[in-house]
Amino acid sequence: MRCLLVLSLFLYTYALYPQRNEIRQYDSLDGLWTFVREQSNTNGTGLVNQWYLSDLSTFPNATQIPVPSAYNDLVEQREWRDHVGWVWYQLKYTPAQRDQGLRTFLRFESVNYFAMVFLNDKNVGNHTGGHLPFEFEVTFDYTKINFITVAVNNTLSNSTIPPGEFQYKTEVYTINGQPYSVYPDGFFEQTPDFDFFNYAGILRSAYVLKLGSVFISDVWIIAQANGSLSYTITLDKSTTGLTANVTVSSLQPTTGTIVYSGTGLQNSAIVQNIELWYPRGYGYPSLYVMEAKLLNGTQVIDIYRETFGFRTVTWDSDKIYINGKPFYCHGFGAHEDFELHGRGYNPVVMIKDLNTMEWMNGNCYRTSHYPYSQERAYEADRRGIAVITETPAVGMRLFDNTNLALHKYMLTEMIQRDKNHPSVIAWSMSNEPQTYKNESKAYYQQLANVSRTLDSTRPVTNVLDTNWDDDQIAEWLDIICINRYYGWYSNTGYLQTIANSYIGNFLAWKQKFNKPMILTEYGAGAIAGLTREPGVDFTEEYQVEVIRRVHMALDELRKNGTITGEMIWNFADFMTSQSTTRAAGNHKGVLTRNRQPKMAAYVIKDRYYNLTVELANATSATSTSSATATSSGSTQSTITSSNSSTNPSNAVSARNYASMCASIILGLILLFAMSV
Ligand code: GCB
Repeated sequence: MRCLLVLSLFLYTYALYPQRNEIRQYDSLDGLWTFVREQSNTNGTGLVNQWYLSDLSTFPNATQIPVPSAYNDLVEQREWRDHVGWVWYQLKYTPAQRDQGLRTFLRFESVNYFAMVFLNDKNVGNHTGGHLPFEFEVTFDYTKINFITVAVNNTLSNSTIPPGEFQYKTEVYTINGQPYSVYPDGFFEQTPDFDFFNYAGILRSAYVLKLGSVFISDVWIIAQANGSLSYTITLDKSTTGLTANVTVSSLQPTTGTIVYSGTGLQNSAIVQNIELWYPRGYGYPSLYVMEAKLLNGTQVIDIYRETFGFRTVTWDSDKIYINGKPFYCHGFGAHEDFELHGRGYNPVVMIKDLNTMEWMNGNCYRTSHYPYSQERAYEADRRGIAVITETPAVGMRLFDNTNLALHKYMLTEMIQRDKNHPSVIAWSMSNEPQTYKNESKAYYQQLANVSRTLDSTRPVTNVLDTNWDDDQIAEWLDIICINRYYGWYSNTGYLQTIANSYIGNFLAWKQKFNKPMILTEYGAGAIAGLTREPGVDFTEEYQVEVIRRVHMALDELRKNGTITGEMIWNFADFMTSQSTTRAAGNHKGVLTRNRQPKMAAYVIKDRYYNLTVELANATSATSTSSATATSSGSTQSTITSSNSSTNPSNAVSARNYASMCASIILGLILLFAMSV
């Protein structure tokens, strides 16, 4: 396994999100694939026996599994759900004769964790890491049915990211002179070093891309609030004599107005009269589309259209600013997790999640603890939801060169994929690494350098659970993100200690590092429907009480400029592996796993409503271009009160400043009412 990982390590594929247009075509490979599960933890039975040469549907244990989806929860067998090792997917694909002459690629948006891709008898490439896309060029046989086979291995170890413990266990008693073994032969334990279920398989969509002999392999756009625009178009191979015609048009709200046209694979300009992209509550998330036409003489040989926004993220020692306006993020830590398909992409769940985030008046989320689907990033752009995008590195504890190389690779893949999304306001290198260890210092310095070298327009952060007095890496960060669970993992039941614990801790960090800070996780577990007065842990009342106490601290820290954001953990309940501290998963969600609100959801909704009103009020005095934009009637900039039926005027457009003022007054009345 290990040599395979190394082999696949440095194969960067700077792949653009699949697009169909006048030139580009693709076939979706989503649907039912033949599926064969090996025994757990084999030495690669399928590889040794070259299963990719066989029609897997003839195997006695073959079944069908949908793509995209995790396979774990689709069968009522413990061995399936908890499988560790190889599984095999296979699809019969007949290429269209008319596509002969095109270059073809197999593309996968996400396969967790290690993927070996075969076309017929050939291993066309391997990929390491569960949540970022990859593609390999392939040559189909146009005279027959082709077999696309993907072998997937989900085993976690010291050198996977994220890591896990893999341990064989033996315990033998001698009874009456005879050995008596506790564990069956070959027994092992696989324990992830993270708190979510290690859903495996082909988790996001798969495609056959059909492209020309030379094509656009990357478009990198940097567009700032002052109208400066620069772009670089990369071709899949260096070719002389080609050029590009590039236009930029507004996408919303005045669709189609061309604001820039130029030529060349690389160019820059100052674009006049642009509308800026703002997160919800601060203005309108105006988007533009860059159309790049690759030309060979007068012949158009490729077209790619990329959506982006003009906006600038800056930061000082206290705050993040978007287009010069101080930005306070109030949102969610979350998971891509749902019943049945696990971490598999599902547009229904994605849209419900984003709608529910908006219903609770959130303006941001973190892609805890891995990059989410790119479809979600495009939706966040459109809705004006700010995102801290995180690599799949959670629970890092070993800071050696092997992990560093893989970590850099994943960070690079992530930035490559998401660089053009205006919604992405920061890159998070990882969640809760053991950065009290000395060796983490040089490791993270190098990672932060990779991030800044690739993208100097966004701050670098890392989510820490260390202490201000032992952390080794905070000095490399632009923003310090901190997770804390006072009142839950410590001082459980002692509500009166919560607010001061947060305030003291954050002030100590601030005093030492003097950087902007975000509380990226806080919360308490609650089993939906379990209620008790007074609350005890795991009741809905206790969750609400903890959250309210944290909010008291956050209000003080926000007002004295110590923090620049807060995110509740978690948006919704989610599945984890089994442990005595988890009851069929983690219940810190303010929503249940099927996205129904607990009591806490209404507390968050009210708080985020009040914050939206307060922050809009604070920034409207300094607002510039956003104040003059006109509404397209979309829902992006709408905030709702928790009781909009009795209080209809609480639904306001963030760009309609007349009704905004009315809402500010209402908000203040609400705040006053809540405080008496
Ligand atoms: C954390 C982790 C998150 C866990 C959470 C918890 O600090 O970042 O992955 O799920 O705590 O609920 O314990």
